[in-house]
Amino acid sequence: MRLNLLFLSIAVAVGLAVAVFGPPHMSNPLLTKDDNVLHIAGIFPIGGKGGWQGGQACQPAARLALEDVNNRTDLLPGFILKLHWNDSECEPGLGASVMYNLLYNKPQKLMLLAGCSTVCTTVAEAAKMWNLVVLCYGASSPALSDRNRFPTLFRTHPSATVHNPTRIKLMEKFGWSRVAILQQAEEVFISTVEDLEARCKEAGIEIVTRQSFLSDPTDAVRNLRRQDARVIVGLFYVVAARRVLCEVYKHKLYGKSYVWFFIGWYEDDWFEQNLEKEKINCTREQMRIAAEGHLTTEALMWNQNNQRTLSGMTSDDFRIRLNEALKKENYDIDNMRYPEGYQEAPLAYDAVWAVALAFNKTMEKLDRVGKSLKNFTYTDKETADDIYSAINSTQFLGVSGHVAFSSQGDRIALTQIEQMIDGKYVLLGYYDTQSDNLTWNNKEKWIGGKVPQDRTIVRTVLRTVSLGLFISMGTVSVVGILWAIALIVFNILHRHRKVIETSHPVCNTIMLVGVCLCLGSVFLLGLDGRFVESESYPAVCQARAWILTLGFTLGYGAMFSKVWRVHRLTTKSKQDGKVKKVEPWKLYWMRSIEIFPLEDPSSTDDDIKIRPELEHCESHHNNVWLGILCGYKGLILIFGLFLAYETRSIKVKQINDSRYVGMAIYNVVVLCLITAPVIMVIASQQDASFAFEALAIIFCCFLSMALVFVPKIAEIIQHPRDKVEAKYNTDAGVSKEDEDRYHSLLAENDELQKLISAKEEKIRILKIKLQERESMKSSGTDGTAPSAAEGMNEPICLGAGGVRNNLIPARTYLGNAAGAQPEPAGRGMGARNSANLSSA
Ligand code: ABU
Repeated sequence: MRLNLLFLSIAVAVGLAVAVFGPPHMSNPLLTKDDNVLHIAGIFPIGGKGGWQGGQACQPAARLALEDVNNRTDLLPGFILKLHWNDSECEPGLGASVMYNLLYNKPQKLMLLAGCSTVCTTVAEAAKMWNLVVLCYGASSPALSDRNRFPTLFRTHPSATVHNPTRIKLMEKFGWSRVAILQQAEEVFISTVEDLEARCKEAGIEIVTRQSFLSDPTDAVRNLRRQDARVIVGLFYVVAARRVLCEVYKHKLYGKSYVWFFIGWYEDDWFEQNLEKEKINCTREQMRIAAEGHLTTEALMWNQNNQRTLSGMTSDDFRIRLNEALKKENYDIDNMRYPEGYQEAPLAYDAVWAVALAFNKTMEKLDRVGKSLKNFTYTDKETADDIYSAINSTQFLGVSGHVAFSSQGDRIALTQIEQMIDGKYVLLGYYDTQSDNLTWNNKEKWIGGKVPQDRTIVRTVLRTVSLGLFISMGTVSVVGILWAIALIVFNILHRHRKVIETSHPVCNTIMLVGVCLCLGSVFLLGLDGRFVESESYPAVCQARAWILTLGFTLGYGAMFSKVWRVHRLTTKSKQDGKVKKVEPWKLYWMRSIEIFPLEDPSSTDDDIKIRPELEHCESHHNNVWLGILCGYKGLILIFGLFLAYETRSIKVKQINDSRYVGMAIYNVVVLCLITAPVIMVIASQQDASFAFEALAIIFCCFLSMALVFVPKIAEIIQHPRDKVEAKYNTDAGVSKEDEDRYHSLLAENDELQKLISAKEEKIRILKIKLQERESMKSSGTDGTAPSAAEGMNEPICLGAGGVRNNLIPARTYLGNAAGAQPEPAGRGMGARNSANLSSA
């Protein structure tokens, strides 16, 4: 009886214990029988040096999920789940090796769990060959959303592309339209950046540069500084992130002028961990300084509204259990030192639950057709399809939130935005991509007290010609213009005086108008941003070019026409009979006014802090026009120089001031040839180029006016009456008597020419007669006749030859008679001619 009571009380105690604590696992008879175990394979990145080692927290989370699933009697009745796993170190090669070992070693596995994008990519691409569904709890690569490449892949981890709409939203919120990208050269980040670029383009955001690196980010960070990047999106695993942050500190890419977007799934103290182990050359303090103010975006991985989930736990309950499990593995959770993958742990937990639910569904289906999951083999496509359909339709509320899979096998999620403020992450808000809803807490804090700019702020500094220089050049020009106007009046008033009349007063007036225009252009050259708005500047450019060109054409053209006329007069053949009157209008036709298009100057940006602005007149085909203009004008200048040289000592009565005009032409040509190239070289120094150009114009104008008009004014002042003007100016050289004498000599010369022709005719006839006589003699006539013929022949030939030789250069003589002073050689010949002509 006592014994019975003892057994009864033990049975009640055990019953109570089971009721309260649940059945112990080892007491579950299913665990001991392999027939009732469903095996799954797991690959966890834990002990590697780079990439994502999230298996550190995800593996314990998956273990918790297995315990919970196996404790549920309504789930997989009669079966338990068993996980066989190994470490991939987030290395794709090692991950593949782990997968082969798990698949080729018994027992038969029904599904594969994997984490880390690089490993998931390798594993999921191969798994289809074994008809295995792969469920990734920790893979964010957007490349994994390709159903053709990964037909059997599902993931509880959202794709990294979910961050991109959030980033764009923030850029728009803070007015950043110029961003840079720094990425690690891994497929997961490359595909994320491709998506980000497309979205930036759509939103009108310029990507100023995209830098990538394999393991050392030094050069990439330096390039960001060179490109003046201010808002930078960084995409890299956490080990690389620490290296980047150290370089950011070294290159001073932090502080009030910079904003960094980092990935949000790093642990909270990621920038202070493993610095010695990873040989990071920055102190904790330096890393903290560089990290201050950066933004992170991350898909929500913990259920936010502490609801009771399928497992019966809230996310807080799960956190407590996970922390306990991690503490048992010696992680310093109490001091907030979390292992890698802590953020993603709910994803791993929910992944195991998703597997259990899918198997449960599949088993029910297989039961109906008399099949069992236990009979699955790698060639059993039918069962694999059933598992695929089951997981595809699985939905539940997990500790990570609502678990469901899109047609690409992706998880749909909200994103959260955080900022590092005083060394701690502060939640700024949430963004729901699907409803385009940004919930903002207004907790952001910027280092400089204001939102950083996306580019360098610069000030406009327009370089202008100094006022003093402009006023002095302008004053001299005004004096010149007044002087030119006075000379025009003088020229018109005295146009009937010989000294003016024989210098072509019309030419003089045209030259003076040209001088006025050239001096007027000095004002336009100095009109810059100080006086005119940028919109009016093109009109000033047009006016400058037109007025200076027109002025030059008129001024230089008038002088050119004079020397050209002198040259023509002294080289003209005698066939014209007599000298024609000068018709100045005919001479100006050779100098037309060029028309060329000038367009707006290049637009003036406000970014002049490091680049002062200087207005220039330019056109689309500036160089072509400059080439044509300089070539054409240059030829005319050089031709003018040649004519002035040729006629330097010639005096003709029709143009009495040709020598002075020639001197003015020398001066203009030399100054133009010096000024044009010098101005091109010093174009960027506004004062120097304005002074040089203005002085050249002023000097040319004043000297030309002085050379042409001072002798005339002096003559008119000294000899107020025309009578005495015959002696004016050695240039004139031709008196009335000279002219009469010239005409009489012309007539005399004609007479002599006729006489010579008659004598020559006579000689010719005599020669013929002599020849006839010679022939008669040789045919038998007397011998005295030949001696007479010989004696007569010789003096006649000599005389004729002498006359011909000396009379032919009559043009030289005429020129001399006309009053020109020929060159020394010509003069000798002319003298000889005169002598011979008189004797003839
Ligand atoms: N949140 C961790 C993602 C890791 C990876 O995509 O490789």
